Amino acid sequence: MNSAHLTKGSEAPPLQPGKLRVYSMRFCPYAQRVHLILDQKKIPYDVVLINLGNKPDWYLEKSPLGKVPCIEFPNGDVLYESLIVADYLNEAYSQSNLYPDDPLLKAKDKLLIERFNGVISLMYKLYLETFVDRELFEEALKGLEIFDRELGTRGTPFFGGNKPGMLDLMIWPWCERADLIRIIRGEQYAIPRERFLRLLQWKSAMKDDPGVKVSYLDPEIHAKYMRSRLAGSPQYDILVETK
Ligand SMILES: N[C@@H](CCC(=O)N[C@@H](CS)C(=O)NCC(=O)O)C(=O)O
Repeated sequence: MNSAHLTKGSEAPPLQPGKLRVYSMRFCPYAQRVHLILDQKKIPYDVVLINLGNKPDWYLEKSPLGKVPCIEFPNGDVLYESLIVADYLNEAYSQSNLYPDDPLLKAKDKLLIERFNGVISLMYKLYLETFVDRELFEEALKGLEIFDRELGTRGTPFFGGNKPGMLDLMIWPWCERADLIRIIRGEQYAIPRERFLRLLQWKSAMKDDPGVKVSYLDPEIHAKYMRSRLAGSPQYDILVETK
């Protein structure tokens, strides 16, 4: 999980017999979605990390869009796009379905996953744009409030009930990174606790979940990566131990 990211000129690592492979990047929230499903369902997999600033040619041949995440099957077939991969894994490994069994409730969870895209694009603006203001931050908070209220309506620790379900896992990567905005931009971008009590409680329950723990990184580490990206040279390998 914390191995070096492979670059142009590297060899494609041979597939491991019978094992699913995930092409990933340690700080990519979309790739984390796939890790979260695999870790939640305890599906064995191997990970190959890709340096997205200098992609190996063999990766561009494998993954049609050249993005992560992408999963590769033992027969060399591939699947990409985080939500499509997540749904596939949920169906293919159908023990412990991560969606509600009721089709209407399942559709409503999918709607909320779709609505979270609004929060995602605001968060990226808040991390990456040169000029941001409180208005933009307020817009992101309003988007998050929908999820705080939803937890109140459901009255359960997770959107999925007593354990994380698909909605929890698909929005988690950006919630794990929520404090990044404050770390990068300053205290005026701190998420006001009193407005998000349910979401904050949910966040600490998520952090305690064994499946979530596998890919979890502290916001300070995310900030270290994000600062390198903002400086124009993303440091993909900051977690790789040097001997
Ligand atoms: N819609 C895609 C988005 C994936 C994505 O944007 N991944 C980024 C890294 S976080 C990527 O691979 N960027 C490299 C590139 O665009 O060339 C998904 O949900 O999987």
